[in-house]
Order: sequence, then structure tokens, then C-alpha cells
Amino acid sequence: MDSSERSRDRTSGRRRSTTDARDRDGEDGGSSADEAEVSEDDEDGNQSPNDSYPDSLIVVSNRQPYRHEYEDVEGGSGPGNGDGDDGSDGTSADGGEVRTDGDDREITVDEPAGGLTAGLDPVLQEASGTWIAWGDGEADFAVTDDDNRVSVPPDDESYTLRRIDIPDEAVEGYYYGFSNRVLWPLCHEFPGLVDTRPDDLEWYRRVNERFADAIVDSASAQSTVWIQDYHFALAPRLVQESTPESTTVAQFWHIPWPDPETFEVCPAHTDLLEGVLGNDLLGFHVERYGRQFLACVDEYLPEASVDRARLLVEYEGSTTRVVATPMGVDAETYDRSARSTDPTAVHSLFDDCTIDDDTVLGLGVDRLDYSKGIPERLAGIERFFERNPAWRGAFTFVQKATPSRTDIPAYDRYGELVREDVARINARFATGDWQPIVYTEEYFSQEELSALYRRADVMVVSSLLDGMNLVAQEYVAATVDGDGTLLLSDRAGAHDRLGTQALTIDPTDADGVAEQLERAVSMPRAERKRRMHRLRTKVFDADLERWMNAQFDWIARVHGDGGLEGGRGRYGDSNPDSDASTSAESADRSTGGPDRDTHERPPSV
Ligand code: GDG
Repeated sequence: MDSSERSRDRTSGRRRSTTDARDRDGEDGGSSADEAEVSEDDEDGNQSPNDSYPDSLIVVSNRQPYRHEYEDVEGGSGPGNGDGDDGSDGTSADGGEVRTDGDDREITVDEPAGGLTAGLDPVLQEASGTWIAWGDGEADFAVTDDDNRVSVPPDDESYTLRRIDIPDEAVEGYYYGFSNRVLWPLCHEFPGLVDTRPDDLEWYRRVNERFADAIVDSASAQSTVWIQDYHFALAPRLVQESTPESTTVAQFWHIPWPDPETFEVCPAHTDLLEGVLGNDLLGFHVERYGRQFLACVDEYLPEASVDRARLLVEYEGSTTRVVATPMGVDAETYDRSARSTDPTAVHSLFDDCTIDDDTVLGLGVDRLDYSKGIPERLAGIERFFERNPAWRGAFTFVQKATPSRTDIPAYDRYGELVREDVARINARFATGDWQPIVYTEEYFSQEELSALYRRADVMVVSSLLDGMNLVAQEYVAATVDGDGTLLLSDRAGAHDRLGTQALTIDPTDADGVAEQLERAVSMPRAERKRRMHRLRTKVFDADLERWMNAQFDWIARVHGDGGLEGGRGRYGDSNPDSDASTSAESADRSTGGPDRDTHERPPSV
């Protein structure tokens, strides 16, 4: 893979620590991998150290939790392939000191710094499991054993990272091709953006086979295989066919599932359904995606028997249970991070402009992805200034956009469109010392992002379709002063849970977005705080850990005590995630920090 490919997506920065390549040669690396294998292969039925996690857990994802890079003389290894597909967040902060010494190249390790990878890393550490992922780092295979395994974390080796070496051509076909030129636009209901190239499906198949082989090789009868996302629609069936009945195969699909009419556009759509039905458990963020999946099975796999009431599919002798478990964020970390920032820290984030302390600040944070509705949001902001000239100079909208998958033409065009819109709106409304939209494509550390979230008075999430949307939840978690308003698209999965306390928008209705912005900036402070207080309760109560536990609870029922009949894919009916508790502790989080003044400086709108 070339370095431009490596740097074209930028949402995956990591914390970085330094390892000397020489330390990894020979016995050192080999013995640590062996140790990890011993614990993984403990088949005596022993519980893993934390009983809430499955024994012999195998997590599979496109993105890996640790990436090894050669440190170059300029002092920067690329941030890798990341595109936030798994909701990962991260920083690209440099870790330890880097030394160069002739041909002895230093190797750095980028570590997960947020999102799903950071959330699962401690789980794998406690479960002593295995993580299988694409090894996309330049030095990844310099530190692995003959089976492409390395023990991680580097400073406290406790689980096995098994890397899949994917050649550049295969990456282009599987990742930048079928995954993101076909499945992503289809699942987000953009059939017009589907770009079907001749070899992409075949690469997708082959890479799925490679992953499936590695999974089967790592799995035992007691294993739980937990596959992440749409990059692996074909692997589950391959794994199911080659593992014992007692092995559990589960998958979480992080993006929406389309309706049957849209799904039919997908090449090999029945193969995909058969592949996904290799899972004992299939998770979505919200039930309607699961129902659309069932509708597709009903429509295109006549031999399958679909129980829509119980969300079950029987196909070729096995059963797949569909569940909805909405993903949360690591709310504690955003809260802590926001509390520890200096409120003036945001001043240093923008080189070319200053944002006054009394400016009312709107904020958008997104990958530059056509599903996020950024031009639609900008149209709403434009309408807001048309309707409310008194807010010129007093309200600024910061749009933080992270370039993603830029080698795909639809993404490149989208970036251009967004930049043109920003320039046009700024040219139309700017005054001598103020501009309505501050636009940046800089990558911010999680700390910087938290500071920005905390400072923002209004957050706008205007997705045209979004599996969940973590940004909305991160904003709430970081609003530690309890004062801020969320405008949330009714097409984001997050709306199902947060919609009653957020201000709902239809992103395609510019007037409606402008009206809700007006409402947000003129809302009495007491109402803003009341809404935010409730939002914070919801976000803290349904955080990342809660989501993982809900998934593991379901997984435990596949073959465990909760299963009614035993055997592959047999389940009980009730949802183990009762979703009931509202902790007093989390309800009290919207306290602390200085109170902000009311927004109502210009005449109310
Ligand atoms: C997919 C689904 C679902 C972005 N810029 C920076 C940065 N980010 C982080 C955000 C957030 C993540 O990227 C984006 O997550 P989203 O959920 O908003 O969207 P997708 O990337 O499309 O994720 C989505 C998710 O998977 C999980 O299942 O919610 O629906 O599309 O965490 O914070 N993080 C940092 N600096 C940036 O500049 N630190």
C-alpha cells in the first residue's frame, strides 16, 4: 500500500508509543505470541477473568486496534486506513521519543484512542481473546510471528492480534470497491451513487474468505466470534460451515440495512443474505434496520422462514436471531476530557479567525460523507441568516469535516461541494471582522474535540441516513455545563433515543432547519438545561459499555443457559437488555463548571 493511500483517510489517528524494531526480532516477539495462544486455547471450560465476557472471544474488524509503523526521519508515520467505519475516534498525538540510527529503523505503535476499538481493547485484554483485523501498518508484519500474530498491548501483552495481510489491489477492490462503492451507498439508500466495478465483488469474496480462514483457524468449540460491520457480509456463513455447532458466530452491522427494492440493486444480493445468515446473532442499532433485513430475506430467499414477530430467521438448518442494541459512547471519557479542558482552549484551534467568547457557537462534526447531510445543513444556516440578519456577527457556525475515502469520486466531489457552499455563504454574509462559517478539515485530538463540544451552544446533526451517529452522543457527554442544544435529524439512529429532548430536524427542509436554529438560540436557559439534563441521563445510561454488555448478554443466550433448546442458533424470546435503569449518578452529571449566559443578545427571532 502506498503512503498516499495510507493518509487519505484521517479519522483514525492513534496515540503512539515507540518500540525498537530490534526488540521484536527473535525470541521476544515469538514467545509472547505463544503465551497469548495458551490462554486463548484454554478449553477446560474455565471462565475468562471477567465472567461477563465470553470465553475465547474472537473479535473481527476491518480496522485493527494497534498499528505498527516505521518512524521516518521527519517524525511522522501515516494515520492509516481509518475512515471511522466502526465509529472509531482517535488522536494522532505522538508518543515516546523517536531515535534514528542508520538502517535500524524505529517502530512506533499507534494505539486506539477512542470509539469502538478503544472500547473493545480492555474487553479483549480481560478475556485474553484474539482480535483479527487488516494489518495496514508499514511495520505490522515485521513484529508478527509466522501466523501473523502479535501480542498486544505492547506494554502489557494480554491478547493476540492476528493480522490479515491484504495486498494493495485487494484493498482497492474489497475496501475502496465493494464495501464503500456498493454496500455503503446502498445501505444509506443512495442507489444512484453505487459504482459497480468488474472485480470488486470478487476481491470482497476473497478477502472475506481470508478472514474466515483465519477465524476458523483461531476458533475452538467454545469460541464466540464477534464480527464488526459490512466489510464482512460473506464471512459468517463460511465460518459457520467450518466450526463446531457450539461455536457462536455473531455480527454487528453498524450502518442501516436498506429496503428490499434498494437492496435488489446489490450485485450478488442473495449471496450476501446467505452469508449474513451464517450468524447466530445479528445486531443492528435500531429495530427498523433489522426489520428491513427480514423483509429482504423474505423477498429474496424464499426457502428461509422468517418470524417477524420474534425477529428470527430459519435457513438451511440454522437460526439467526436479529436484535437491536443501540451503540453508545464512552461518556465518562468525554465528560472527563471536557471538564479538564480550559474553556479558552478552542481559541487555538482555528488559525485564521478568532471566535469571541460571547459569540453563540453552532457546531457540526462529521466525516466528509454524503450520508451526513452537510450541504443540507449549510442551506439551513444560510436560511437562518437570511431570516435573521440581526444574528450576523453574533452567531458563528464551526464545521469540522474530516476527509474520508477521498479516492472514491463521489467523496471527492462531495468535499468540493461542501467547500464551495461554505465559500459562497461566507462571501454572502461575512462582515469585516466576522464570518458566518468557520470550516476546518484539521484532525482534532479527542481532548480538542471535547473542548469544542463543550464550547458549542448548538450542535447540528443533519444526517440524511445514519446507522446511529456517535457525534450527537459525544456532544451531550461533553456538555458538562449542562447548557447546550442538540438539533438532530430524524433519520439518524440516535434520534430514536434522543429525539424527545433534542430539536428534531428534517435535513432536507432548509426552512425547518432555520426555524429550529432560531428556536435553539432563543430558547430560555432553563429549558436548554432541562433538555440537556435529560439527554445526559440517556447518554450516560446507554453508554458504550452498556452496548457491549447487551451484545454479550445476547451472545450468551445463543448456546448458554438462556437458550431454550440448545444447539446452533436457538434462543429464548425476551430481551436481556431490559434498558430500565436510570442511575441517580448519571442524572446528576449536568452540574459543575461555569454557567453560560443566555444566548439572547440579538432581538429574539
Ligand atoms: C459509523 C456509522 C455509527 C470525526 N472527526 C474527528 C473525530 N471523529 C470521530 C467522531 C466520532 C466518529 O469519528 C464518527 O462517528 P459517527 O457515528 O458520527 O459516524 P461514522 O463514522 O459514519 O460511523 C454511524 C457508527 O459507525 C458506530 O456504529 O454511529 O452511524 O455511520 O466518534 O468523534 N474524532 C477526533 N478528531 C476528529 O477530527 N478525535
